[in-house]
Amino acid sequence: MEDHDDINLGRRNLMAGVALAGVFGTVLASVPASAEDAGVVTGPAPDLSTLPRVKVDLVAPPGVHAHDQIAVGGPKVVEFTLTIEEKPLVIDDLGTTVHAMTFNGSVPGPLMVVHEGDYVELTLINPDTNMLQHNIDFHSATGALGGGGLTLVNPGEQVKLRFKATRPGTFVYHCAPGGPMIPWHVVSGMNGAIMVLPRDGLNDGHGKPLHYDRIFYIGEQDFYIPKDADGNFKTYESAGDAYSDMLEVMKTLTPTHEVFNGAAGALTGENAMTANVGETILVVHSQANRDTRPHLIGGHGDYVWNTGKFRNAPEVDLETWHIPGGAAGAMLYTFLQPGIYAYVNHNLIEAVELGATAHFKVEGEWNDDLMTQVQAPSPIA
Ligand SMILES: [Cu+2]
Repeated sequence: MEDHDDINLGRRNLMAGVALAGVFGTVLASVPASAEDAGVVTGPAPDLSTLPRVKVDLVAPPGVHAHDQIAVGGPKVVEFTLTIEEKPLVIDDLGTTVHAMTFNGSVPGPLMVVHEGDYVELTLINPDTNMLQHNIDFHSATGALGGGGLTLVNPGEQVKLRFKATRPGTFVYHCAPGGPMIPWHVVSGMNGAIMVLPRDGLNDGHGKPLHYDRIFYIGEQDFYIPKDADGNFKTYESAGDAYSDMLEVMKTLTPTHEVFNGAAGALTGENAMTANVGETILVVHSQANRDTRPHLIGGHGDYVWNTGKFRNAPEVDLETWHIPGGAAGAMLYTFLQPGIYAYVNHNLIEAVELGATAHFKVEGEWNDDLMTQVQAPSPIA
């Protein structure tokens, strides 16, 4: 019972934090509680009854749900469900544990894929096993704080949001429940991405169609874990207990962990992503809070939309590209050699010391023309 009381106390304090945030008076400091408060004046509802409806089961990253690259037929209403899960998450091989806030249990949340002109209809569920209020801000949506103003749900509630996907590209979504809750929830893992494909698929900006054989979704996450007097990472009973210490680390702007898909090593070794020589991959890479600079060691960005927006022609042949914090980028690459490729944030301290490294394991025939070892290491002649 004592634990239970602590939990309730924590919840009250955190709710109070949300209310207090309104004092700052900025639009981000408090989220409207209703459609009316969000300034949504109900107009004539679009008649969507004639549109086909598709229900999509989302897949945990780096996987992506099955989808058509070129749209079949006209616009659809695409139904997704995200269930919010507050859960402990081990983020390194020291066993460092954060009280993560997640969409569907994974960091990042799953990648959603639709086509330009489709309607996204999202059911957001906040089960009563959670302690906090949450919502969702889609950078791909227009109005009401990206939907954040219409989706604030308490534990035990669900809400349904529909928006029209008018702009093609890869976009971040994240929780944004107001004031200091916004960065806290985002750096606790509560972010993901949506890809709005052009109806006729991707192209190189000069009319040449581009397609991919495999798609991977990488969400890069900065974590800010407090340390004790001996320099060891601290663990806490609950997210609420960790909040004030974590805020102090957050304000240094120096992450203790910078990882792909929720934990150092989540996409390396046994967990490496796989492909074959000759296959083309699309990597969607999001960072909801902080700039990053992906690099594929031993390969290139054949076509890169570094800010992820498909109406801009992709850059070609890149060695490293820049994704600004709060955006998702996309890169297309055809593997030409077998082997292990490291895909890193090319701040190499972040890659090696903080965790931002993934692996691709590629099978196929080695091309001696592209590279060969002319002489093995041997004594200097
Ligand atoms: Cu949240």
